[in-house]
Amino acid sequence: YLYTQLSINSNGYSKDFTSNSEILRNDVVDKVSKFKRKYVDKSYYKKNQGHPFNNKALVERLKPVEKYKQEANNNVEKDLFELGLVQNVEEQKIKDEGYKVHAYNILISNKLDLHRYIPDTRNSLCKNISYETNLPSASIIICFFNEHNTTLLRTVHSILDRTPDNLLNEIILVDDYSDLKNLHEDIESYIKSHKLNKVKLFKTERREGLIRARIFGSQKAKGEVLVFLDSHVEVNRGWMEPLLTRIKDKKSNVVMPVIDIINPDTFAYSSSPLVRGGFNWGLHFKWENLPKGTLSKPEDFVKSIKSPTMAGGLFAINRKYFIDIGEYDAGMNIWGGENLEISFRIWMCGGSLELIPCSRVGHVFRHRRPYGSPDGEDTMLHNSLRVANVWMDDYKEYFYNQNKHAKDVNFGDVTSRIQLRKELKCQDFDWYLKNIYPELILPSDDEERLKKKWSALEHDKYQPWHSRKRNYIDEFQIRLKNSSLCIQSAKDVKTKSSLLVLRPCIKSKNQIWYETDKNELVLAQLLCLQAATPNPILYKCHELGADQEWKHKEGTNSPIYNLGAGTCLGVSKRKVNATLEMKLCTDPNLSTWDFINV
Ligand code: LR7
Ligand code: MN
Repeated sequence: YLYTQLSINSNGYSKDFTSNSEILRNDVVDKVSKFKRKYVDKSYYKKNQGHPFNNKALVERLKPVEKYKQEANNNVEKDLFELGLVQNVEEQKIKDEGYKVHAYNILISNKLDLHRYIPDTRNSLCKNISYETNLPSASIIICFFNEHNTTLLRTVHSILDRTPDNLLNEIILVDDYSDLKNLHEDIESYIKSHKLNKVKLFKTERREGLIRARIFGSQKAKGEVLVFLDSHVEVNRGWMEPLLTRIKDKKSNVVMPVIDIINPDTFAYSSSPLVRGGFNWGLHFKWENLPKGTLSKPEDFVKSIKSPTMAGGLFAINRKYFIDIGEYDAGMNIWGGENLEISFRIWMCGGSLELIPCSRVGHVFRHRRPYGSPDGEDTMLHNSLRVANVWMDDYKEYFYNQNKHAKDVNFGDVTSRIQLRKELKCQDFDWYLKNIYPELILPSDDEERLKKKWSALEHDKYQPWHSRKRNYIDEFQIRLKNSSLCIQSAKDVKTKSSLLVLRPCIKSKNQIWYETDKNELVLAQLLCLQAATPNPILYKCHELGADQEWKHKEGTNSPIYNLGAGTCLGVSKRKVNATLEMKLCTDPNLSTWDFINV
């Protein structure tokens, strides 16, 4: 549900965001997409006939070019498409079970090397910056509850691989009383047998929730700086130096890396645009565009950018400063709200919160949170009430107006936090809104004000989000090989979630597809083919890739592979009206398809 809150699309962000200028686009994004385009290069399909997944030549062709390998510091990159392929029913079981517990694809995580290549998503100007070598050293705190072990260990190795030794004091893993069998023991023995001396594993005595688990971890830490990370991330090259530099400049600077996207279904790593943190009156965090003019010169893309709030999971703070401003509110439970609380507190009590564009860390953005709170409490509401009552003065009424039943909810005792606010002589919330977040829309705003605020966060340029794949067959029918049957929507194309069936090939719009540069197969220029169990469906294009991302050869006799599902398009029977199904690609009776240009 975080997914709906943030309305993430393929880049993890709402469509409304600007792509941050020509510079970012031409430089980083374009480099990545040129690289990606090789994957779908038409000539490649011609050269490599045969089964796209068992074909050695194809697998070779999909491996990164030498140059990228070198950049990866000799970390091996395995091809995600090769790894995602579900080989048999046992693997399918592992994958399904993993989705239930972790809400991401553990089959890929297990097969993917613990040291892997990820693209360097920084603006190229970042590479010209030389940082002081005499920087403070950091304790990295990672709390986890039932994290999948390979994903957690990849997090740890990415840090060990990409952080200069002298800047890394220790990595503190806090197991928040996980109840997954063997998880704690597995991690413990891995650390020991691999002699990961800087990694320290702790366990809380009961389930604390991420807020108290972080306080617990921070109290074990010895480094001058604390870096908090989620347990399913991969840090990118040069991520640490710019964070520490900014904190060394000023102790009260709290800094965040750009959060790149690791796709939960495919583990593909992709770049995020520069956006800042905001919130709405339901006290939900949201991403938003940078104020107009923030990025006007090339240098602006590497300078720190002030942000009204943080997403919560990934930031660095001077350890002493963290203690001085009151750590976290220990009365908050499990998940939610602490990110706005610490953001308000930092700004209102004299600090500053900044995004550091040259520091990049990928995060697995899950479509849902796979755990709840032990007693079923709505901890987001509980925690938000504490934020509102401690920090928001009269503005808390806007929150209460959005949550009619909040008035009756017991949020515990907040006197010590109110006391803290007094002792720190913090500014009031009105000051915060006027000085730090003047763009926030107030329910009381008149039309004129609204217009002004909207235009302040307007984007300069739109990303062409949904473009047709160039250099490819424009429109085509998909015919079952050695038949005269084509794929068609079972119902009218306007119906969402329609199944797909085989019907005699005729050139009606219900059989005409095109393919986008995101490897989507779009029917009647309207809906995307989406893998689902057991039958694929037609669904609104969400641009997240994965279950709407397909691979096939051009021309004839090709299987059609789905990247998120790791399985292939098949049919129940070779007959009119037979329904399409997802099948193991290794099935000896797997259907192949002809792409007929129309
Ligand atoms: O009871 C718990 N105990 C824990 O130790 C619950 C969770 N955790 C751990 C968990 O294993 C993970 O490592 O805490 C971390 C965060 O939990 P997630 O990954 O389920 O949270 P999230 O990524 O969905 O949510 C975001 O908002 C949270 C609000 O409480 C936290 O601040 C998360 O750290 C935060 N994540 C990010 O900011 C990453 C970017 C996502 C966005 C936006
Ligand atoms: Mn997370």
